[in-house]
Amino acid sequence: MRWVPWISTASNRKGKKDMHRTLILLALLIIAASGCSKKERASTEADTPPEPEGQTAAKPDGPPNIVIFLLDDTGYSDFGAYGSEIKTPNIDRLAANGVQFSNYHTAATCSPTRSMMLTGVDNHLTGMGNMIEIMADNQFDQPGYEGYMSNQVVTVATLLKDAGYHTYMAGKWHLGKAKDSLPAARGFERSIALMESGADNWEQKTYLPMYDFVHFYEGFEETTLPDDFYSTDYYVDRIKEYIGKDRGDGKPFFAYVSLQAQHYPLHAPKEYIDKYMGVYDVGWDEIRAKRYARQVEKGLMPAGLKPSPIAGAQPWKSLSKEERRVRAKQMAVYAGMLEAVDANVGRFIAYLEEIGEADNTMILIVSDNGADNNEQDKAFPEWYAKNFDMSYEAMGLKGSYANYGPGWAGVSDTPLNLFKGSASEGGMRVPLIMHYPARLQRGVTTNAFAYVSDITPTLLELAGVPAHQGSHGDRKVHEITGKSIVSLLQGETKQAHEPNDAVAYELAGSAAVFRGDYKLMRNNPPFGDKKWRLYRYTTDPLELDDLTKSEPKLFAEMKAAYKDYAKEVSLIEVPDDYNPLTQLQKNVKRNQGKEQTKKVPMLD
Ligand SMILES: [Ca+2]
Repeated sequence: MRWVPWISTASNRKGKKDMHRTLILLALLIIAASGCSKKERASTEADTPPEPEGQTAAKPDGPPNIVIFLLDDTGYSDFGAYGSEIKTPNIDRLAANGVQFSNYHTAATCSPTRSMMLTGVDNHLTGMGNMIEIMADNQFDQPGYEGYMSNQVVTVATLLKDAGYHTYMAGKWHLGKAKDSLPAARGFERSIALMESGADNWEQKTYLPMYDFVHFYEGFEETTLPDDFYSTDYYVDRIKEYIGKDRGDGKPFFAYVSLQAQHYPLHAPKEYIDKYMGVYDVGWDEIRAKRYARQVEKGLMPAGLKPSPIAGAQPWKSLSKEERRVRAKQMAVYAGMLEAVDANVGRFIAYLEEIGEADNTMILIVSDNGADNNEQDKAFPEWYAKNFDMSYEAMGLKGSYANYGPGWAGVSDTPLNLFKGSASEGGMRVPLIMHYPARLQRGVTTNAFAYVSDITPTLLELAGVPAHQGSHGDRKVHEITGKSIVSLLQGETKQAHEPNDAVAYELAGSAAVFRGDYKLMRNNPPFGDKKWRLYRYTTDPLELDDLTKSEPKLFAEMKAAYKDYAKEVSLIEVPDDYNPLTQLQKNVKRNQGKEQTKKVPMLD
């Protein structure tokens, strides 16, 4: 099935005539859907995107539908629009007709990002001050360190629902599995949600030795997955189904599509893997160089950068023939998995077209953190050999397990340094595309800084819903710490954050402060030595030239900004001798025999 690029025109959200038409369309769709193959996928043939225009189209009336596609562990360069060789024509078209960010930042791991994105509040106030597995002794049971999304915050889903939106969620939740922490309790009317940090993409099965089982909830009820499950297809199907159920009542919808892809295990339908067999035989060094060259052409990255060798990866040429064969297929599976995501984005847009909602739907494409360099199969080889088919032939298919290690994670994060979990750019800088030609600029790439907690206030402003002022009903909640970036999206300003505004971040001792062109940062082991360093990160995104000595005043000011931030969010610093790996072992012992009712493992 192909979809046609839409043309944005001014239209009323729903006149009576439209509603009648919608009902007929809906009936046709239900009939059509019953005859559709489960494996129906949109074409991934690349249509040439329309010429970008630096202006918005006419404005529709009424609040927009809002859809977030959150990808897991997808690196800065993985979409075609960001320099990749992976075919993502549908996502690229959204970028070509929307606002593409080259300088968007998120938290370096899953659950802190998710809590901030959905509330607009800093992770030390949402309950995700640290992740439960690696929580330091002095942080346990402290406010802000609950280890799940606490009731001290209110979600954008709740606020939109209060304002008359339908609210849907499908995919990975990872913000708590107690009854009052489920998506159904946090503003989502309809939801199908995975509780753990990840899971098999082909069946209801754990992917980590520390979980016995993975849990899914439909609303408040625990549920099981169908036999023909493939995670990306399934979540998009479920969102379409939810939208279909409520069609015709005149309400807009908010849909949070929280994909398991591209998190381990790497799994993709065979036809997608086959497309990339052979593509990666040239190795990570060459693919990374080509991605960087395309980023320079696209104006996403400064020219002339000299990327360091990928941390933890051997030069491709030094690998044995057999190692190269296995490594090349790992990346082929990763690429196939991402093309399957793109095809589903296209399939979803085709559905919006069919129901007449494409013009008035804002679509966000974003990742929750940088690429993952970890290789669980090397850490627990016996467990994986026992529970999965680890053969080359099976790789990517049902029953298999694969991850892709630091070499390819370095490619995903091209040209940035380090990975998910670090406060370096490779952990925190990820793709963000916002597409809504009716009211936002079209075909614009912005190098303005934006941060994960900006998303909720931005969505609220576009929906015309006032941000709360620290209370929800009779409940006192934390005020939003992020900032609406609507004026940037609409081309009224070039920057969303003032040059002297500091935006700070901390997780497990790794931390960063962004201000203007500068970034102060430190990484805890295993990524760094805990020392603060200062970079002009806009021109030095690889963080190579430490300005601590040459810019002492700026260094002191930014450290002071971090101190202010730590006070504002009641941050509890990890002790000097803290090491997340030894803390993990300690906490495993601490939790042995304890019922983990609220504290879902957040290892990620
Ligand atoms: Ca993630």
